[in-house]
Amino acid sequence: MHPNSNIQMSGKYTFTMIKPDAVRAGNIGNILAMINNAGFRIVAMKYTKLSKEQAGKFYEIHAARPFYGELVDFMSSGPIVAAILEKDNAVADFRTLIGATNPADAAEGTIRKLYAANVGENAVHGSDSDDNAAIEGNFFFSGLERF
Ligand code: 3AN
Repeated sequence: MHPNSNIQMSGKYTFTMIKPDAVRAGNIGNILAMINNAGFRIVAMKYTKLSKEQAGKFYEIHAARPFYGELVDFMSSGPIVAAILEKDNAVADFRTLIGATNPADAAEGTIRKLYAANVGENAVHGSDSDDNAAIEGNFFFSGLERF
């Protein structure tokens, strides 16, 4: 048996997208550098574009919110980078790195403070729980695409 097989795996992974606004602005490299420098390891990554239908399904949880249509249109408006990231305490630490949903409220030095324009076009996504990290990672990646 592997010596680490009894270690609790939950809490080690999160899922992110570099959103269409940040891709259009040429910030993929800057954002990936911040992610690497903060100690996250890339488990899986792809450059892709969501259809409206796929974006609608990904954000299904927000379907009743007034901004849902706008969110789906925006998230399907151009290519994104999707990735699974590994680190201890991944979900919480990544949300600290990206900053508040509204960049106007985001702390200095966070990804959203540096690269997001507004609450709708806010540069990056970060999972809000371990369960959603797993669901979101599974939306984009098969087992064969994880390393
Ligand atoms: P977070 O991405 O910080 O977890 P959520 O889960 O509240 O924030 O919202 C999901 C996404 O919906 C946000 N990343 C943002 O793109 C969009 N969004 C949230 N609130 C608003 C809003 N008031 N107006 C427009 N878009 C919003």
